[in-house]
Amino acid sequence: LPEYQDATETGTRTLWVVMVVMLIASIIFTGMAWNIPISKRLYHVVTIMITVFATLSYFAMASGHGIAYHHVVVREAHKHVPDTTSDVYRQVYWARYVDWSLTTPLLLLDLALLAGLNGGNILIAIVADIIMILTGLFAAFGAEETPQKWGWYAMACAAYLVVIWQLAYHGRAVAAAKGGKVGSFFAAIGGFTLIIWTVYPIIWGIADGSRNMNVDEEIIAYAVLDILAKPIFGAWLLFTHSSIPETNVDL
Ligand code: RET
Repeated sequence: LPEYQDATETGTRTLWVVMVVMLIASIIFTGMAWNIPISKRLYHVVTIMITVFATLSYFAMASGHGIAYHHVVVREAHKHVPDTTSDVYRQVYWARYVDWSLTTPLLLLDLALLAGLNGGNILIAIVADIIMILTGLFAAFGAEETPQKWGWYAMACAAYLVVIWQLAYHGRAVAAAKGGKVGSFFAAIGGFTLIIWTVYPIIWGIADGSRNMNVDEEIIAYAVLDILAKPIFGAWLLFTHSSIPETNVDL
């Protein structure tokens, strides 16, 4: 008989809570945009899109959509019976990758605008980021314990290094050149982003890669990261932006 690894009520409740957090953040950010001229709303528009996409993907996952069952064979469970394997299917939340493929480029756009990065560097960062998410999706659905699965993961990590290079090296340099508070604010919020983002591939490696985390634990880990990376990041960016006029963009 096949075994299914599903979220329990704990996981499902966590998904609903995050959906509500993302919705509330979207409403608050919209309220903040309301009171300023349209020409000064670019960061607000980008940041609201991020939390709106997250609201939609969390609604999908909480209500049981955007999830597939991935075949995972666990030989260890039947060690005492030679030549038998049990069929195990584990939930993979593919809605996350749809969310990330749209929201991580927007998060990078927020940071790139703040730094004042030029068009070429912005495009490289965003395309590398999309490659990172899509190769991560292939890794998530790669046949279990195959070299390709970790091969896709390695390609995603390489793409992630390109993203870091564009933002941490080129982004930091142009932000510092703007002078004043922009350089130090970019260093702070960029450093925060670097730490949070780097935990994602670690969680992935433990949960989706080596299967050492159950579905509920995976949901909780990503929930904490997603709240830090989207609503907390967004609130920090928008509130600070309103107090540093040099962060304005003419776009
Ligand atoms: C994957 C797995 C493959 C290797 C790497 C990954 C990186 C993912 C990142 C995700 C960031 C998500 C954010 C979501 C916002 O809510 C795809 C997990 C490198 C960096 C910021």
